[in-house]
This record gives sequence, structure tokens and C-alpha cells, in this order.
Amino acid sequence: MSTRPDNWWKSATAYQIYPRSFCDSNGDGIGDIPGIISKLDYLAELGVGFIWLSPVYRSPMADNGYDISDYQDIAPEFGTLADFDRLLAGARERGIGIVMDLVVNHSSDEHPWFIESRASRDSAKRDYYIWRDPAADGGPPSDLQSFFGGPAWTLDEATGQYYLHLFDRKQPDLNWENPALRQAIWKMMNWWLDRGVAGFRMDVIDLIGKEVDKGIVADGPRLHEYLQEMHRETLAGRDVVTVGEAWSASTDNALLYCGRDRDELSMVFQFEHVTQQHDEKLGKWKPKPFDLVALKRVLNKWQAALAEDGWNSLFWGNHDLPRAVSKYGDDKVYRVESAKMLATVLHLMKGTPYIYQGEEFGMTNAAFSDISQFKDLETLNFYRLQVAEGVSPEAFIAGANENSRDNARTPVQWSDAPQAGFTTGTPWIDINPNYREINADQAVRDPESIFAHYRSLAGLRCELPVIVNGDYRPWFEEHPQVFAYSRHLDGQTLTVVANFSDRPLQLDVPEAMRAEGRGLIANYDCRDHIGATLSLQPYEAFAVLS
Ligand code: TEU
Ligand code: CA
Repeated sequence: MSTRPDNWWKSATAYQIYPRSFCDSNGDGIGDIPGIISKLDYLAELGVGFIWLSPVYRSPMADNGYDISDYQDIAPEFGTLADFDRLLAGARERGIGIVMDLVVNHSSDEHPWFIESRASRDSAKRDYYIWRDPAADGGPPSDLQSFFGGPAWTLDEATGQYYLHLFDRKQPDLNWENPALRQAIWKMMNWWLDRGVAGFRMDVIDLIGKEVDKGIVADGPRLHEYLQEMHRETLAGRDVVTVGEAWSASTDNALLYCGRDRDELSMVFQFEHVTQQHDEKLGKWKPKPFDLVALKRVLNKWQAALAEDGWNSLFWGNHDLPRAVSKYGDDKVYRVESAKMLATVLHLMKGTPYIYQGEEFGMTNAAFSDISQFKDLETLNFYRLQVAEGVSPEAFIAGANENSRDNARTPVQWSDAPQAGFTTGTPWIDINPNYREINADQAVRDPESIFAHYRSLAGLRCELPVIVNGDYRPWFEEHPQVFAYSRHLDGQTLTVVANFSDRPLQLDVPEAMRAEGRGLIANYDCRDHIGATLSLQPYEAFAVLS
């Protein structure tokens, strides 16, 4: 079917779409598939190789589609299967693959499987989910907590048992120990693959091997057995890309997922660079001050761990994380410079870079002032829990404005038209008022924009094998402001230097790092050599090929 090179996803730049917030075609305030189709030319211009499409399946939308009630249909608010096929075809014409979000750790409680499962203790599908008797006192079987706060067990009054939900109570966990359930999942995956999708991003895939009676949730004993079975039954022989979301992945176990002889996944999303910034007790709601040395330690460690085998995914943000420029850069004075710096540092590492919608022109965090503006169930649950425990609403909102998932979910700012060109109606979540200055229209027209910078990076990936395959060597590992590394392949060296701070700085460059050649990309003046000393402007970043 394809004329794409082997491992096409290694040189590709990926782009994540969160459909609800991307583009609304019919004025109901909710992004949809026809809206995505209308932006395919924009994505092609950016140089996107594949789109990770967050869930578009039929869903009651308790968690914006991460709660699926029909795996083989499209949510009416997003469109129809015919719309989806038009999206696939339109993307394919432009050389863009569509990667589906596979959410199979859990389904919706409104999925027919769960409705049948809960109907009675001896229902044929009872065992598709995880049911346990109450504890001796009638309470939950264990004190396991949901990732969204509160107990991970909910009592079904009618049958007198509790079901497991590691997320919301409307997201009951599927029982992967049941072979019939696994067969049903393989069948569904093959149905999408036969339709022409380019692969899957797999939601919380490190949870499927859980052994709940032993309190083991992530990275359970049967995880890799299931992934290998999945590969055999669905992916084998198909030219697709797979990326597993794995909050528990470490450099010690990453190769179990994506090692070349494992027949499991192409790569995982690891989150060590995200979680190392969180408070031990209050987690992401109480972030620590930014620590560049710690961040580099994590990213450099991953580069080293997957140097010979496996493959990295590279990302600053997604629909669960704050906006990259707000989190790691300066979203005020140096917004443009720091957004370009972040892109340069990330996209020239070894791995497949993922752009989260709006990142390519520097969208920022939401800055909500009232709890009523937040829509995410996770934020609203933790607000209730933490305020009950004595955290002040103001303190919670301050934390949420830094790290809540809604920061990433405000609508894409297409233009300076009313409602940022996202919708002609009332958006489901407030639009960031900064859309008048920060929008795609402006960025596409400006040759110096963040968008233009991302487009150059995507182009360079296709042009230069050293970006895709070169070895990685970090420089200035202990420096609190500098992020620098070099890449090496077939006698070529790519050197990347970045000032990760708003203060200018002066550097003595070690002999082995000096370089003279072609300036590839920069966010200030172009540079084609690196001498014995370097002075860097705030957030300056550049790359030299020598
Ligand atoms: O995320 C998994 C996950 O662990 C996050 O929800 C995490 O708990 C949170 O962002 C950190 O505080 C995946 C999806 O990406 C997310 O959108 C879903 O809500 C979740 O799974 C359940 O499907
Ligand atoms: Ca719509």
C-alpha cells in the first residue's frame, strides 16, 4: 500500500489533536471532524507526518471521550464514520497518517459490555470487568485510590459487588485476564487498521497487566504478555506506528516495550521529566520550582538508555499537561524566543517529536480566575478533596492554573476573529483572551513566527539523517541555564546550544564542542560556528551542522 520508507515514523513529526478543542465546523461550540478536515492544509504546511487523534468514538464524554461506549462508531458531536473516512482520505492525500487513541484499560459504564456485565452476577460478560465482594465491613474491597481522587471501587447496589475504576466511576476497568475480552479488542483494532489508520496511541497501557488483589496497578506481571499477544493478533505485518502511554516507564523497563526483538510497540510516552517536578504529597497541584539540571538529567538519561535499541518519543505537552511555553519557557516577555528555543531543543534530540495543538504558534496556559471556568473532572474532583482538607480555593486555583489539564484544552486560536475563529457559537470552555495577539493566522503569515520555526524543524528532520539517527552526546550537564548537546552520524556533527533562561550568559566552550559549518536554525541571528567562547541572549537557541 505504501511507498513510505521503513520506520517512516522515525523521521516524521507528530501532531496531537484534541478534537473537542481543535476546530468547530457547525457552531455548536465543540470541535469536530469536519473542522479537522478544514485544517489539513494547515497541518500539511507545518510538515506533519502523522496525527495522534485523541478519542473521537461514541462516548458520554465524562472524560471528553476517554470513556468509550462504542469503539466502532464516532461520537455524534464529532461527526460520522463517513466524516472519519473523509478525514483519513484527505490526510492520506497529504501524506499524513491518522493514529487512533486506543483506550482499552477501561470503557464507559455506558458501553453495552458494562451494561451486560453489571446486569447480574452470572451474566455472560460479568467477567469483562473487575468485580469483587465488599470487605467484611461492607466497604470497598481495598483502599486502592482512583487517579482522579477518591476510592477506585464503586458498589453496584443491585448485585452487591464493587467494580474497579482506576479513573472515574464512569470508566470501569476492563478485565484483561479474560481471553474473550482480549479477542474482542483485537477484532476492534483490526477493524480500524483495515480501515486505514496509521497506528495507535495507547492510553495508560502500562495498567492493563494489573493484579489488583495484590495492589499491583502499573507494570503488572502480565503486561508484556498481553502486548505481545496484541502484536501477534493485530499489528504484525502492518506498517504502523504505536506509542504506549506509560507513566510508570523507566529507563530500566523501556526496552521491554520497544526493544527491537520484543514485538510490542514502536515507542512509549514516558513522564519522568514531568513527574520529577511534582510535589511528593500534593503531586502536580503543588509544583516545585523549575530545575533545569534535573530536567536535563532525565532527558539525557533517556537518550542514553535508548541509544542502541528502542526509540524515544519527545514531547513537552499534551492534553493532560500545561502549555509548554508557560511551563518551561516565558509566556510573557520572551514568549516567541522561548517557544522556539523549546522546539529546537526537543526536535533535534533522537526520537519522534510530538507537537500538541496550538504549541506550534505558542499558545499559553489558561489563567482562569474562578473554579467555574474549569471543566476537567480531575481538576474539579481534586478541588473538592483538597478544599475539604483545608487548602484554600485561591491556592488550589493558582496550582491549577499552572498544571491543570484545562490549560491545554482551551480552544485553538485560529485568528483574531470573534471566538478566535474556533466557533461561531459559544465554546464549551473559555477561549484565552490573548487570541487577538496569539493565533495561527498571524503565525502563518509571519516568516519569523514560532510556526515558521516548527515548520523548519519538521523539514530538517526529513532532510538530515543525523537528526533521526545520529548518536547523542550531552554538554554542560550541570549548568543551570544551558541545554546543549551534539549529534553524530557518518562524520557529520550537529551541535545544539540553548539558553534555557531569561538572563544573557557567557560560556567557555570545551575544545571538543567547538564547530564550524552551516547554521541550521536559530531564534536570534543565524550562527554558523561555535568558538572558544559564546555569549547567549535570553532563550537563545541555535544549531550548527559541521
Ligand atoms: O491519562 C492517564 C493519566 O494517568 C492522567 O489522567 C493523569 O492521571 C493525569 O493527567 C495526571 O494528573 C490518560 C489520558 O491521557 C487522560 O486524558 C485520561 O483522562 C486518562 O488516561 C483516562 O483515560
Ligand atoms: Ca461542532
